[in-house]
Amino acid sequence: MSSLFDSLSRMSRLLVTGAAGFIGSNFVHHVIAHTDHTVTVLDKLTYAGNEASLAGLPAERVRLVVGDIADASVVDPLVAEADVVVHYAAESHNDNSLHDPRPFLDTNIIGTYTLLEAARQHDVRFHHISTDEVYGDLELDDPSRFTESTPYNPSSPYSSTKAGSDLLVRAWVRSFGVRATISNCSNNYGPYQHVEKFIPRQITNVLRGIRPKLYGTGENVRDWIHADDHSSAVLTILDKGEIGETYLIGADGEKDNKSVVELILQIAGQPTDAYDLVTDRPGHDLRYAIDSTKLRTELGWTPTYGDFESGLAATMDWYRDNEAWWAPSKDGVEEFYASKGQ
Ligand code: NAD
Ligand code: TDX
Repeated sequence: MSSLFDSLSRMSRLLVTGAAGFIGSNFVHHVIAHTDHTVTVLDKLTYAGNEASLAGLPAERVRLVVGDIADASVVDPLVAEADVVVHYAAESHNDNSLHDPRPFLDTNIIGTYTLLEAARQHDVRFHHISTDEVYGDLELDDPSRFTESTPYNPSSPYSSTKAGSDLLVRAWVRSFGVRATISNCSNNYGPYQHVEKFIPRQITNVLRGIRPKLYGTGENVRDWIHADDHSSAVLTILDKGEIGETYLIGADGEKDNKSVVELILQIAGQPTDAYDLVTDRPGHDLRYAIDSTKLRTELGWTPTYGDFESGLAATMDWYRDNEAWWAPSKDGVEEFYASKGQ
């Protein structure tokens, strides 16, 4: 692997894919607030993309191009004019991937391949956003956590396509000299997350008077990080990351799903047992846990959200105050889950 560091200049042109989605839009707001960079967003505006998540950003620094990352005729000229590509776009929901895997292959595999080919052609710095799910899962009582050297062992169509996209990036670095880095982050929470996902689904259920729904026994563990902390970590990797390297991003936020639902109910002032246990997800990963020592010690990153309960309470306030953002998706999502007994 190359040992080159490849810092961004003070005013770089970023091409950010998938930034009408949850985490990508957070990153663009973060970049505009904390740097002098300009941003082109490339987003297909699938069911998961929402232009409203980019509202309020300065038009002279942010532009949205609606298009598909798997379409080389769209991708190529945008990559050619960029200094760096930050690649968030993906089909991102495990439950959807179990129902209809095809879009996951098209976007996560072919889309990443299309971007890598353009980055290779134009010698543009590339950062690939990935997930801890590529490592599979851990036992509940296993003291270990994922590190950068944990073997890949994905469980779902979603995580297997993310694993495949990571391996494409590694191959394009080694075989073609593409100047790329990869980050694998744990579960994000915060405002602007689609109501199909666990935390927003339960918050909006409570707001609608529907009982929260826990898959299986609710004992599965996820390692929660606020999306703001994910964004600061990605910016740190862009500034200081070593080309060819992978960085795990996590904030020591392990919680079982039942505890998260109980906390949501407690903050909402409702009985903490007012939830339903529903049909489990097939192949449901038991536990994720990230060891982010490398990112913290080599690049000096630290998360800022120490307290999950206050971050969750602020997220609940945001969903209460922004019903117009999520209401159009809510009924369709609940119909989908109801058809699966969830
Ligand atoms: P999201 O589903 O909220 O947003 C995905 C965005 O990508 C949407 O705006 C969608 O319109 C866009 N998109 C989808 N297919 C596209 C295509 N073919 N061309 C262009 N745009 C397309 O997802 P998210 O939760 O914000 O996740 C973003 C990235 O972060 C993904 O790569 C995901 O794997 C990764 N990630 C997510 C989490 C998490 O907890 N949500 C954790 C770790 C890593
Ligand atoms: O209604 C629910 N009830 C429930 O118990 C839903 C929607 C989920 N769950 C459980 C399943 C998981 O154990 O909650 C946990 C979190 O579920 P999701 O929000 O679907 O997230 P997860 O499957 O863990 O994947 C997330 O983190 C890693 C993101 O969706 C991925 O994009 C990311 O890569």
